[in-house]
Amino acid sequence: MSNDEGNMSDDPTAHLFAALERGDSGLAYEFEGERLTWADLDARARSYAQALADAGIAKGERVVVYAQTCLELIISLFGNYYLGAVHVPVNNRYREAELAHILADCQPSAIICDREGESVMAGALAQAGLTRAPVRVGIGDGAVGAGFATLLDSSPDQAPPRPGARDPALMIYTSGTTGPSKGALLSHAQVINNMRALTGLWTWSSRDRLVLALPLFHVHGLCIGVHGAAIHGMAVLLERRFDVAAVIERFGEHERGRASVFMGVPTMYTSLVEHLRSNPAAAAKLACGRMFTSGSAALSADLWHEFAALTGQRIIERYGMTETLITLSNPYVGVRIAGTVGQPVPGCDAAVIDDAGDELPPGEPGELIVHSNGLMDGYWNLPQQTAATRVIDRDGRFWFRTGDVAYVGDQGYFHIVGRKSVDIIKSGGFKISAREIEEVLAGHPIVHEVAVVGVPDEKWGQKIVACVVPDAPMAGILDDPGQLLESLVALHRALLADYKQPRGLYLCDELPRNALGKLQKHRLLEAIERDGLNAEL
Ligand code: MLC
Ligand code: AMP
Repeated sequence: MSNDEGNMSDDPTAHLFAALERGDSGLAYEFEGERLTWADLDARARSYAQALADAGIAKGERVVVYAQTCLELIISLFGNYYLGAVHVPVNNRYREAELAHILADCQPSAIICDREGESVMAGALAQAGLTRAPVRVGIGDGAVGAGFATLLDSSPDQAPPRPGARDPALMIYTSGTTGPSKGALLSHAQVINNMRALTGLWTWSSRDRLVLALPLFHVHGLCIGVHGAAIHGMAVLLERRFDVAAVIERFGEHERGRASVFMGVPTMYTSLVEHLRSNPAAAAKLACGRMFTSGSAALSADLWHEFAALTGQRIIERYGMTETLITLSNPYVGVRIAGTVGQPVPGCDAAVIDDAGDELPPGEPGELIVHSNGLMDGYWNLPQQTAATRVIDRDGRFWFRTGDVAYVGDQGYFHIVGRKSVDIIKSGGFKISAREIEEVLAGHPIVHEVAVVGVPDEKWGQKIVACVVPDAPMAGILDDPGQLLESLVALHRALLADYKQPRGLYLCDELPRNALGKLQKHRLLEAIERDGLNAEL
């Protein structure tokens, strides 16, 4: 029986903490040979909470976590919840400036960082100018601060209270079209209610086992993966990073210990399919799974059909956003339609509107707006930007403007067509701001003007291309665009995360603009399709 089938109070947190509080002896996490039961996880999370409370961290304060996937990330999440602190997971690929912005913005009271992240963290702290020195906790030998393992020696005097349902749980940083990333503040009720609705629709239960190879700093891996699994007391087979062979090895004949559920971004399915084409034995292993889901970017109908032909698995595609959590999904029981993101998840609603804000009939594309039981409280310290995302209907309900273009198709299933703004790129399931990359590349001495676009790509969804108007004198550079691309990449690598790096270069004499001088990126995309790229990685 899954936790949410039992007799449970109306407090949503009771569902999230059920397996922990009961001290279940079943497997909670398996990671690189180490196994934690729910009882182990609970004891460690409580010790962690006690140790941080003893160090002076109070309810509502932010704890930044910057590390590769490991069990300590899971312990710190539940520990922060017991403490009443806000868990702020940060992409461990971020470089100094990206991290410094987050530190300065959220002013954390504590920082958990692994050894691999130390040097970037040191540089970011030097830039951030925090008003109060944060408590430092290090994961792994030689990391700065108290060793994470020593936190687990504390023994709490009494059981810590569960956090309040309306208390903030997570602050997840996400890119916008302009300016630096913003912290989306989500309460416990928002996360738990949305995840209960979604995973209920997907029929998750304690009998399932989830292979979790997604990063733990985004909604996909963290909210659906970690919270969804805890709600159902479902074991998680955690991977440090996505690896095709490792994922396949988790599946197989229905014996104890095998995985039943996999969640991935479309790029992961492309990699799996490339491998499965020549490996029928691997396909047979995945055929034993119960459920494969996809989200964070568009999954092509061709890929859906090929995966189904190879494994017999009909991927459940769903749609979401950091700010709203998961609002649309194909069902587990019922019709799944390839190339669609299904219908509203229970507790959510969706509509397509035109520029005047009027709802459009089925078949007509427009902006997707969603109503969600997981709608964030707002962006941290940005009330105006929060207000700009909202529409209030006649019944006083809040709707969120997603910026995605969609239409309603057959049987009321939603199709995502693209984004309203070309300045947001999705590559490998990561959201990337074109402006942020343009600002960095503009600092290259040979760049007179630059525009960054996302070019459609079968594997990555979109591939980042820098369109550059070179500064005079151009001689020499134009003869070797590959070298120019490499030097742009070198500049980029020092300042921004690797997945934001340009993979292609398009040289032009000027950037296309309309009569008012507004940049027309769609014309650049047409030109690239027509002329091809000058250099590619
Ligand atoms: C990496 N490479 C890329 C690339 N990223 N090439 C083109 N475009 C990109 N974006 C190249 C590298 O240079 C390298 O090349 C090779 O691919 C492998 O790099 P890697 O970094 O090792 O890749 P890998 O670890 O396999 O990463 C791929 C991935 C990762 C799909 C596992 O991108 C990932 O974890 N994505 C998930 C993001 C996510 O969780 N999004 C959720 C957001 S929440 P070479 O030549 O060196 O081999 C959200 C809401 C919702 O969106 O609805 O879920
Ligand atoms: P993020 O801000 O990283 O949470 O990304 C949210 C964005 O991911 C959405 O606004 C969409 O553009 C995109 N997205 C998520 N799921 C899907 C999907 N199934 N199909 C297409 N786009 C998706």
